[in-house]
Amino acid sequence: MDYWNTFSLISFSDIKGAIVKETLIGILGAGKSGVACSQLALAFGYKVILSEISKDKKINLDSHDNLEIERGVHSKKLLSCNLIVISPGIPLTVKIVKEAIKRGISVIGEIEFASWFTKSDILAVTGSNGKSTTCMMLHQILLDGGYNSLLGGNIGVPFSNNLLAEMNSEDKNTVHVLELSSFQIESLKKFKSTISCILNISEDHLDRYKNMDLYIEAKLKIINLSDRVLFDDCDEVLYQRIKKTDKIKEINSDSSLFKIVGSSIYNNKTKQNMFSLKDTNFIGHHNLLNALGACTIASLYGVDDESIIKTMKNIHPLNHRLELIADVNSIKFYNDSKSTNIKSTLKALESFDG
Ligand code: UMA
Ligand code: ADP
Repeated sequence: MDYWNTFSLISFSDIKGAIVKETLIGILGAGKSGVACSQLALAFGYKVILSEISKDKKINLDSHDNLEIERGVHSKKLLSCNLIVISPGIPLTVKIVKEAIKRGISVIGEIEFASWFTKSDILAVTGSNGKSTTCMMLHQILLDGGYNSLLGGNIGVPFSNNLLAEMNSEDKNTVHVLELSSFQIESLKKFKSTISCILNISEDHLDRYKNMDLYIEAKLKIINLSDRVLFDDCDEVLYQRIKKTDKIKEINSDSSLFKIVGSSIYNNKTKQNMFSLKDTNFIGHHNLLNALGACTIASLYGVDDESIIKTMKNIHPLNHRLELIADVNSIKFYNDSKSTNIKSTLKALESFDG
């Protein structure tokens, strides 16, 4: 991804105010991210060209004086934009993106763009597996702990949508919980999270990345974009690739806030068992790791143990993740269709002793 080093980003402070009106933003892809990003850019007064490769994609966007939509092509018009924002599903290798970068036009992703406008902290979770579950746990812990938590990113709600919600809210206690995929991290530049957690890394998305190294590189890029980084050093890839520092800490050891003892989450400082897996509605050791990530971020962010424990005992798994859907003649049927790579299926199978 050498060409990322070649672009010089116009920072938000350079382009705000009067200059905003003169700034033309090209947004590539009219899926969830592109549509939400267009709404955010229009709300700030930018001119937008939303460019969608599919001719007959239904685009849920009201017409606006500052909005032009092009379909069926990413035209040369985009090369007259001051900034191009890509959707996560669009790789950096598409022709128009390469051409834009060659001409010195800044190209960033939707997450980067939205991050320029937030006044709130960002807590980010990435990894090959367990991101959505961990984010959901963290989000619920924060809500129960009194925060106005907004959950977004790869989980299905574009960050730009939550930015629009933040703009329209008086709540001073807002915090963003962001699930980040490698596709989304790749196109970050000046993004800053208060705390990021990398859960694990195993083979995934090798249709987009030429090799595993490039995939790992995309994930680990989050380290330099975070004030504080948590990771599971029991994960083989993370253990080999990440060096612990004052800023970068492991989540499951004697020196971390919590650790897993048997099937429980244990507080190293108070020497108390917080909760055991059987006290929750989750199954599988992998969900203890997800809980460890969520509890550690929440605790560092200021939520007390009692509140964390109460939430963790109450919440339920997300749909399609080891979800018990039927019990017929004592045969249990689980839906794990969100398991989209080999490692996650193995972890799911390991969750059963029968
Ligand atoms: N398109 C173009 N030009 C191209 C290629 C595609 O215009 O060269 C268009 C497509 O025709 C389509 C649009 O781009 O209309 C799709 O963009 P997108 O694939 O980025 O989809 P979004 O709807 O914006 O959803 C994205 C994430 N999708 C991907 O990363 C593939 C969603 O993650 C995410 O929830 C959403 O933003 C909100 O942040 C989904 C996902 O599958 C769930 N993620 C992968 C995963 O979890 O494994 C990474
Ligand atoms: P992601 O958002 O990263 O795809 P999810 O929380 O949606 O992760 O979980 C998807 C599937 O991955 C689950 O159904 C389960 O099979 C598996 N899984 C969940 N957490 C982990 C984990 N920490 N390690 C390995 N596999 C996991």
